[in-house]
Amino acid sequence: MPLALLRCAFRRRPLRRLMPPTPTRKKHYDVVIIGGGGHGLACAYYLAKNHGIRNVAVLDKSWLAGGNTARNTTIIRSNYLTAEAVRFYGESMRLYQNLSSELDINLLYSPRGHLTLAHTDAACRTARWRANMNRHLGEDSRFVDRRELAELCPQLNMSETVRYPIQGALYHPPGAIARHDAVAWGYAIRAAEMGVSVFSHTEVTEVLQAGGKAVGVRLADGSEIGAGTVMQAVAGQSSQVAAMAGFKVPITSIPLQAMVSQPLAPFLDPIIVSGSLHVYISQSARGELVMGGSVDPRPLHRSRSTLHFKESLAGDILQLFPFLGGVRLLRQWAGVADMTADFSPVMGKTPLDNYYIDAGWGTWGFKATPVCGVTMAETVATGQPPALITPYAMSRFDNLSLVGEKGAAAVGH
Ligand code: FAD
Ligand code: PYC
Repeated sequence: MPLALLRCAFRRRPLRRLMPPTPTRKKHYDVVIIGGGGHGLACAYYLAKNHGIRNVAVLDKSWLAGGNTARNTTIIRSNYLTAEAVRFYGESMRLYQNLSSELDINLLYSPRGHLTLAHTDAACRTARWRANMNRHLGEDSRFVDRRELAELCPQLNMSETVRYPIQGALYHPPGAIARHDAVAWGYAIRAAEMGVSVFSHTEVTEVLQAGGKAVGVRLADGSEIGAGTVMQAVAGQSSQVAAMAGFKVPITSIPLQAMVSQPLAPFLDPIIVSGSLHVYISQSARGELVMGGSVDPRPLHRSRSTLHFKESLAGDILQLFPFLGGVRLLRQWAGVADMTADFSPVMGKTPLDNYYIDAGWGTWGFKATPVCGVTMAETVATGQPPALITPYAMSRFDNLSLVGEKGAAAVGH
């Protein structure tokens, strides 16, 4: 049992707030961050912690971390295909592993093992390719055959007479899930303790510019806040906010849906993903089955959910776990995913001086929250993106040096 937990049992602890108190708003901050999701809050935390920059305001138009941070299915992994991504997400996983202690909040970080099922010869080849790339760069992944897969997840339907029989899988033992809200709350409260100001229900409607530089923001109530530097981290709204700063981002916004079942006794340890069926499933600490699939067929800025998605997702999940037939669904929801052409993010400088971007997080950005915080904080503090994120510069779309991650970014869109 962790010592900290044991101490709780014997000591009276004062009640702790999970949300930072709302401070008085100043006229000017060294840094203004638009977007109080996990990414914006993590950046504020590391600006204060790693760079001593505490005169920072995080502004969110809604309640804190109520965007995609609240809507995601919390899968954390580093089993990507490109060297750039394996290094980047690998670093994020290492940060996650110590994050509960660092933020002093229980993130329910739970390594489960992540299995990407391969139902075709082509999928087996890609799984082996990813395993080799991962191992080459020090990440723990390997290809497993049907026999080993059945041992790792005895509940899986391994029948050879279904439409897509399972041939093997990419196994990534460190694959994990965590409590998404707590990640954002942890960053918010610790950043606030170091002097960062966090404001919810504070919408930015304009980026103020002078002499080709960002100099502040205007809010929905018409008031202005001056800023030395401005950064946007507004997953799902990246194009609209970038337009306020006067540039375009190569992003298409598409809804991504998910749903959970009623709580069940724990039976599913690993996270299961099927690229051929376009579904994934894990079991949360509460016992609920957390399930999702591909993005919706058309671009849209709405977080409505559809009966068609629920029916087709349930049907495909039943191919993998036929015994779930009688299980009830509790909730279904969607978030808006900002998709790039190469399924990699857009991070760093923008055409506007003193204005930085953290965007293009599509369906894959929760796992990147800590590493985005660290690297964007360094970018904002020094004016130079660190090597880990230079491949994700927006300029890659002009010089065609894309970082193609379609095969490994999510469930197979
Ligand atoms: P958000 O949490 O969306 O925060 C952005 C904030 O900006 C919002 O709170 C919004 O209110 C605010 N904002 C927007 N416009 C303005 C404005 N004008 N002024 C002020 N504030 C503004 N990723 C994974 O790694 N693993 C997964 O398993 C996974 N599953 C997913 C499942 C679903 C259904 C969805 C939708 C996404 C999933 N993702 C997953 C992706 C992940 O959720 C996102 O990439 C990540 O949460 C982005 O974090 P963020 O802080 O950038 O954005
Ligand atoms: O990034 O692993 C992922 C993921 C799974 C589902 C949505 N995103």
